[in-house]
Amino acid sequence: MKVAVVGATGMVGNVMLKVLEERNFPFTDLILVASERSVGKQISYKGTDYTVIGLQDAVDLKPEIALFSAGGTTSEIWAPKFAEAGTTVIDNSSAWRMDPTKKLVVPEINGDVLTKDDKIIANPNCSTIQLVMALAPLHKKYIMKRVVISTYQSVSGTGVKAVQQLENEENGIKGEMAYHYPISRNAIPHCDVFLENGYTKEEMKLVKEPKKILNDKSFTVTATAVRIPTAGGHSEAVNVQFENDFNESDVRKLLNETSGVVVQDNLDTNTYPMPIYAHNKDDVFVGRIRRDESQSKTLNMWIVSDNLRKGAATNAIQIAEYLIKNNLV
Ligand code: A2P
Ligand code: 11C
Repeated sequence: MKVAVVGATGMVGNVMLKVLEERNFPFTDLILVASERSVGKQISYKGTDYTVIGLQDAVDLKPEIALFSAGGTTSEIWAPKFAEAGTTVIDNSSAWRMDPTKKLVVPEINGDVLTKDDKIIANPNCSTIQLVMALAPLHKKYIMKRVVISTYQSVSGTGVKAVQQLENEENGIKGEMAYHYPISRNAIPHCDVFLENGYTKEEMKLVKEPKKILNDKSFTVTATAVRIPTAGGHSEAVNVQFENDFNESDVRKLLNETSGVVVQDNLDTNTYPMPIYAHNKDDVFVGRIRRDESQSKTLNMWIVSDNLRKGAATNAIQIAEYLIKNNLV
C-alpha cells in the first residue's frame, strides 16, 4: 500500500503525518508531495527522512491512496489525474464536496455510502464535521427541523499565515497580515469569502454539507461564522429545534454513547469543552447541553473540536482506514 500526502509541508499535511504515525497506518511507501517550491526538502517520519516530490512524479508512482490538502485549485487539477492513474483521492478541500457525483464522508455517519468506484472522496469542512458528529445521533432519535449555528473559529483553519499573524500581534511584531484586520483581542465575522447572498462561503458550507452527509434535506440550517484569536480548535454554539421532545439526560447519554463524541458537561465542576483542551485530540467535545426556554422541543449546546484533527487530518485518515478495512481500495 503506497500512500501519498499531497500538501505534506502545510498545516493539515503536518497533522496528517502525525496522525498516520499515531494510528500506525499500514503503508509500505510514504510519498510526500508539495509545490515546486518545496521539491527536494526533507521531512522526517518515524526517524526516516523523506524527500518531497512534485505532483506529476507522485501520479507516476501510482499510490493506492492520496490524502490531499493543498488547496482547492490543486485538487481540481490534480485529483482527477491521480484518479485516472487508479489512485483513490481523499480530498480535504472544498473543490468536490457539493459535486453530486462525489461522496462527502464522515465515516462514523455515512461511511457505508463508499464503494470501490469512488476515486475522489471529499472530506467535509472542519466546522461541518464536528457539528454533524453531534447532530447525527440526535437527528436519528428526535428529527431535526431547524439548526442555528454560531462559530468561534481558530486561526489554524486559515493556515500558517494566520497563526503567524496572531503570534506576531501577541508579541508586538509587525508582519504579514492573513486577515483584513488584527485578530488578537478581536472577533472577525468573516471566514472564507463573501457570497452574493450576503453569507460567507464558510457559513454556506455549514448550511449545505450536513444535508448531504445526513442524506436529508428536510431540516433547515442558518449560520454565522466568526474568527477568534484561538489556535487549538473550533467552537460552535448550536441551537436545534426537533420534531420530537427530548430529555436532557437522554441527550447526554446518547451523545456519550456516540463513538468519537465525548460529553463534558458538569456545571458543579465548571466542566465544559474549550479549544485549549480539545487541541491535539481526535474527539468532538459537547457541553452546555440545555433546553432552550424560549421555544419548545429545542436544545442549546456547545461543540468544540480540533479543526486540524477530526476536522481535517483525522477524518481523512479514518476514511482511508474504512476503505482498507472494507476492501474498497
Ligand atoms: P508548499 O509548502 O510547497 O507551498 P497551508 O494551507 O498550511 O498553507 O499548506 C498548503 C500545502 O499545499 C503546502 O504543503 C503547499 O506546499 C501545498 N501547495 C500549495 N500550492 C500547491 C501547488 N500548486 N502544488 C502542490 N502543492 C501545493
Ligand atoms: C476555516 N473551515 O477554519 C475553514 C478551513 O473549506 O476546507 C477549511 C476550509 C475548507 O476557515
